[in-house]
Amino acid sequence: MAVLRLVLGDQLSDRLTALEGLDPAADTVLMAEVRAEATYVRHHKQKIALVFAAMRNHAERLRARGVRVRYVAIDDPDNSGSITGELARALDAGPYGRVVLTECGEWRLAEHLAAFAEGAGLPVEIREDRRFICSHDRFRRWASGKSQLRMEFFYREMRRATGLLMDGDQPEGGRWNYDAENRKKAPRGVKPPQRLRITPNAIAQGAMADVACLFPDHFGALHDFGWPTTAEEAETVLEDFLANILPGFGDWQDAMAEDQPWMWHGLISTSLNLGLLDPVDVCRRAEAVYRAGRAPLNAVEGFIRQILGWREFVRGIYWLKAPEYRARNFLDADRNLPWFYWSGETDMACVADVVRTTRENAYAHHIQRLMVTGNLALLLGVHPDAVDDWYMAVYADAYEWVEMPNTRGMALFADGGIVGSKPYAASGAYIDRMSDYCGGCRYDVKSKSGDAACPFNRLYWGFLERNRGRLRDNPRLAMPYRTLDGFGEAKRAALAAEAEACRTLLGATPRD
Ligand code: FAD
Ligand code: DLZ
Ligand code: SF4
Repeated sequence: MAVLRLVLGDQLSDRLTALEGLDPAADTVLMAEVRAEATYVRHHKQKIALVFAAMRNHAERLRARGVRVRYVAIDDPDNSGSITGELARALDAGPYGRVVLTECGEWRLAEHLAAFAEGAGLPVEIREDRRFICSHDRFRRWASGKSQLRMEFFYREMRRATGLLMDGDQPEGGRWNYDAENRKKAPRGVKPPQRLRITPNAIAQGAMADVACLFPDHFGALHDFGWPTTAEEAETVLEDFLANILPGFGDWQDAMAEDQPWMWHGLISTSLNLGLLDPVDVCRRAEAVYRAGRAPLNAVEGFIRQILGWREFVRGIYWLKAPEYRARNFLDADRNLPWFYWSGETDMACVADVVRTTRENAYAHHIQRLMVTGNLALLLGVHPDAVDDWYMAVYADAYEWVEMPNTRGMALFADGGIVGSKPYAASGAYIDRMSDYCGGCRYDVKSKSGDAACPFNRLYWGFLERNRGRLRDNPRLAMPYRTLDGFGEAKRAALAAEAEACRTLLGATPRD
């Protein structure tokens, strides 16, 4: 009997398990643009346009292969507004013998789909998502019995398992990790290479117009939309990166510069997360560039580590620890997110630049996310729910399985040390070292107290003092705590008061 096959907006891969065994003569693929997915956080307009455009392009691709697609557009008057509602409507229009889908990427929707499966009245088969390099089973086996889960050791195992950058059973070049060579500061006035952005095709333009009309009050601008919305466009961006940008990826991986949103980064997370690119294929092609002598090992190893290591690791952690991971707040952070995270209206030059480019592009690179907006939210003690909502809303590549371990784990240490071994708390000196932001800032990065001092400096020691009970025994923080202890009680109290004044000044008010 005919099978109804669900394809979600981030499942746009030819080799999706939900499509395995598809009979074009009998089966129907269901794709639905729904308000519930577009509004459970107020996603950046570019993210919604990207997902809708990529879904529409993918539906055309399937149809061109003779597949029957039931496509429900966002403005369809009968649209029920949710994925499960659209599954129910499709079944009513049946008849179908069963429903097949691929597990989804967020706990929230997974719960809805499980409830639907329970009451559907026909078999619902939920298949594994095999578009990742490490299966749930493999990750569980790796994690089992370990008191600490560290990305570095997981990554080594994945290198061995895939043979990527291996020389027999040894790492290529004799070392697993070349991170120490990937921390160069970009010289002042640096001009990163010109980037290839995609001109929206007709379908993407239609999606952009729909989003402008239907989601006018969501965050972000649409006019600079340049994301790939087909597998072919994603391929073009990847090719350009591998040929022209990858050689500099390592050296400048941690560097930031004003008005330079892309630096030497890949701009491929949107395509990987939608399914337009395949992660292992991307890694193998990056390795081939190295083997052909066209990019140095520190660049290629660094790039592969992000995908084979970090991307797979955070996904493994999310599914190993969910759903309780979503409620973790190890540091008891309890403040509101300052309004300038949305408006960009702040005198902090680094934050203003990141929020502005985030609004224009639905993108910021890793160090901006971690060490500018993430670090500030950590130092301010913003509640992880508010920070998660912001990161989920503002980036075009945001899906909870990857966003949450990065935000709650890596940036906020709200998981108490599952993703990272210590909080990435840093004063303004770090931002000054890795960027050209501070030169043009109203605040003084060399100054530690008072209204003219860099807020990162004003907040840093107070953060450590506030969290003494939770962080004092962390061996990786032994040195800063020794320094803090050496200040004596009166100075420590003054530093705590300084940080408190700064939290108030920046609008990180207590949550109700
Ligand atoms: P590149 O720097 O070129 O890296 C290549 C690829 O490696 C990326 O496309 C991505 O797939 C992968 N990668 C790199 N770092 C990470 C990482 N820490 N975790 C997982 N994959 C990684 N990434 C998302 O895809 N979605 C998110 O919602 C997201 N939220 C984040 C929130 C915070 C607080 C932080 C610190 C990081 C977050 N990241 C997220 C990771 C990273 O910032 C983005 O993957 C990266 O900026 C995407 O740009 P790119 O393709 O140019 O990456
Ligand atoms: C992100 C997103 C958006 C904005 N809209 C849709 C949609 O209308 N229909 C759909 O099938 N998927 C959408 N998505 C992606 C889903 O939110 C995503 O599949 C789940 O969050 C699981 O990762
Ligand atoms: Fe950011 Fe402080 Fe530098 Fe200003 S002085 S750009 S706030 S780090």
